[in-house]
Amino acid sequence: MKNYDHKKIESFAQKLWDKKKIYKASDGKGRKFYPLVEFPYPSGAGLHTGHIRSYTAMDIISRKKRMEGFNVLYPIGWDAFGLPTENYAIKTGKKPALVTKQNTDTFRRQLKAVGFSFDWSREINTTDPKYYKWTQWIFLQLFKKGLAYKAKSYINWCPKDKIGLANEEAIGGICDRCGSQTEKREKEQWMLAITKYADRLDKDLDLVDYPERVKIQQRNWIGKSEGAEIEFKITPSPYKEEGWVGVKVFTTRADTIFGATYMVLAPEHELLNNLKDKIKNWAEVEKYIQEVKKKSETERTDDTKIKTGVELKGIKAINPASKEEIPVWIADYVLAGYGTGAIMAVPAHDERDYAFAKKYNLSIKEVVLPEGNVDFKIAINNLPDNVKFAKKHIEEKGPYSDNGYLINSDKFTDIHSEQAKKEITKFVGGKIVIKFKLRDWVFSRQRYWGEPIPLVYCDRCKWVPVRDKDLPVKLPEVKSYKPTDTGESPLASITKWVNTKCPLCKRKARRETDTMPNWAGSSWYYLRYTDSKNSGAFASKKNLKYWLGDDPRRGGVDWYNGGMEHTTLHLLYSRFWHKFLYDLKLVPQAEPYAKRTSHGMILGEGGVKMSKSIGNVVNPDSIVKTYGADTLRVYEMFMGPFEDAVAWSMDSIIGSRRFIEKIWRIQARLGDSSKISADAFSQVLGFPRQNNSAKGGLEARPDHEKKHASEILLQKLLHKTIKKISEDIENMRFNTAISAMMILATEMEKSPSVEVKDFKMFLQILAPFAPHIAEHLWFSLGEKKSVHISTWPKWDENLIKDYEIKIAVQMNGKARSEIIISVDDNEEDVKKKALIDEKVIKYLGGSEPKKIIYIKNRVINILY
Ligand code: ANZ
Ligand code: ZN
Repeated sequence: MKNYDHKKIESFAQKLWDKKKIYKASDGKGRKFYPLVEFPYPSGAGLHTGHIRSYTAMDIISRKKRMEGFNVLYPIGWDAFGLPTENYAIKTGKKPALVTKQNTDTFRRQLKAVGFSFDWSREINTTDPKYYKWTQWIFLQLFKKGLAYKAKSYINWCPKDKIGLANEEAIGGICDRCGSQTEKREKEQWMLAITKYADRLDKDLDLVDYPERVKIQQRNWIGKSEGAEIEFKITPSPYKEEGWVGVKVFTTRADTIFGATYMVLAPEHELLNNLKDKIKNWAEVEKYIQEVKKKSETERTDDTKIKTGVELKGIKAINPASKEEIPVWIADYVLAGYGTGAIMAVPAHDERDYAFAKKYNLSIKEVVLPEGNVDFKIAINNLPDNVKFAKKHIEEKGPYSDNGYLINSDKFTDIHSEQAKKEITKFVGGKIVIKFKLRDWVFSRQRYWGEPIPLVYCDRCKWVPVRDKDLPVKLPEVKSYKPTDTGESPLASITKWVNTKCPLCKRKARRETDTMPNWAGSSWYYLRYTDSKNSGAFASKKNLKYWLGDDPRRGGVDWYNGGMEHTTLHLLYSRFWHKFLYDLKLVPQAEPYAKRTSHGMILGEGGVKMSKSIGNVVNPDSIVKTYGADTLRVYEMFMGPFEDAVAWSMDSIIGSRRFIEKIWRIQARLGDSSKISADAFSQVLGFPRQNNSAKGGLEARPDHEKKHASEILLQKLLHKTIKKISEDIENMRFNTAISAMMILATEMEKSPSVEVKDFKMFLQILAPFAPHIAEHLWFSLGEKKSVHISTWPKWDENLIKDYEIKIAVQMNGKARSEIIISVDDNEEDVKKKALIDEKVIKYLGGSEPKKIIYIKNRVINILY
């Protein structure tokens, strides 16, 4: 083969790997390394460039670890339940299982073509009953521990399509299919009590190595908040003619209670119905409640949106600190699901309350002295001035929400916020509580293409789990994949499937027809890879212990790379399931992932989002075909820093291709590699042996022959590059690793001679990035075993030490001095060294040099 033919080389190498099974992980042998990438949803569109970015990165790391002697498990599978497949089935009537099969076939072919070192023997598919048997089983453990329960919840409902929509199908309250306004419909749903784990999900982030921004996202989502629950009396009571009823508020600022000038209940607050008779403007209130139902939570809490509300006429609350009567409102900005669903509003010190008070003309009372602008010593002893100052400050700058000394607060005046929080809470009989933003996980969907929830309803025994021996509850075949008019899942119409016997009392019973959400299968898939064929357990304890390790405080998977879009929900859900399984002593540690990293998005040419509608989606198949998988891999890693978003550029791909071709040329110059490699491959693959003999293409250089300086420099560069690549891979600095290899290749091509052993080392560090060409050239140098199971090269410390030489310093052409420089010094470094040389300073005698001419590593001439 004279010219670089990527097609031949890549298909040869891939066949070899398949045959030799060099990427197969063996359970329980030696030091393990378990890297993970997010398994793809096999959409109809096929693999995209973003998958390749993430998978190549972890492939590079996997390959290096394998060469370092680790037993590497780099697995892959399909997260195949989901809406696009189901919607496609609804449209075309095709079976989702069949569509999934076609899509996974495409994905598998595409992934193989890029040459990832996955252990294909462990491939999993969440829609395979053998897999979802265990998803159902884990769900049942949650149910048995009381962590799965049925409760009323709101779903997005499209009144035109008569269908329940997932949140991502009803963004901004608009139906994704027909564009009509969606409604919130109350429906009984299965819920998972993730909130029981909220505190541990927050705390245990200290155990894992995640990027700080990911930890922050997780913490914000969990939303731990320490505050106080304080009871306000509402009068008149709906229960007695006279008297009151208590309503609890949740506040993080009990210190501001003297400034609570009104109170707000969430429009869904349960007390409202009981207060109905006492509320004089009930019709208006009821109308408002209906309006709020249409709004999503994000809309309601969006600070840029104008807040609305209605006062409850005829009702008052008593501020428990000031004993003042204050108005009671309902407003959209108070949510039913957080805290107690009711707040004390302090407009002087809270943004939302302030905006609301301004809009509805409610009174504003300052109770915290803004810090910074006054001399406190004087201010504290000078109360009336403080109040004046605070008033002015807030009028000019808006609410003051920081801490400070209290004003206008009776006996708590002059006390600092932090202290006042505790004292006031006690004074009004409240209690300190911790609240979380996190809500329980709505776990049922009225859909077809998901895992059936394995429960049976019996009138006598209520909800009963399907017995283990009857798992999996398989998805039955249906005629139509459309949800029913009532919003039930399509499964509800298959009476033969629905009607069953109660596992306990054997009387007539009905199956649950809801299915699980898309998140279920991905919440534990990394466990299945450790033992993907096990039919008696989701994975054996032995394999779990080996692949995940047995340190309870260290995450199991060694390194998990994925997109930023999954760093909240998916990560949180799987951490929750893992902790639950840990509590059942079914997994060895409290956290699933020891380390998490994230890749930046790949954008289309010019930096716009890749999308079908713009028509700028890059098809990896065509890149592999035209340029080869190695070029594609190198290009995607070279595009820019791994965490950054980068724009695709067809022009730049050429650069990566040229780099690969250059490596080919270096080898070609050393000997005819084509015959040798074809022969070597044939032998390994067991093809009939060809006749041309396989002999190293390079002539070994007799040892006694003295090395050229250029050769030493090249070796030094090689060893420096080995060190750099070794470190860059660990730090995911793939782009700088590649540019270092590019420099090395250029030097090698220029060099009059390259030693075989040096070139082989170069191939070894290239191998993780461009595994096919590295393999080909490796064999063509007479090696008999894959480069990918060779030993990762070590750099020679002596060679990477800076190599110092003496050069002459001329002044106006006359030799005047000598200086020591490092061979790697650039022109600037050398000039600086020359100009601080004692003799040079002496000869210059204070005058400025006019010109400095440097001949690399030989001489420097200063003209003055
Ligand atoms: C009085 C107050 C005064 C408040 C002040 C803040 C500042 P985080 O930190 O997010 O927990 N709040 C409580 N429950 C609410 C609900 N269901 N819907 C909307 N807002 C609610 O925030 C806690 C604060 O958010 C609480 O403290 C309460 O307002 C409000 F100067 O109480 B605060
Ligand atoms: Zn029963």
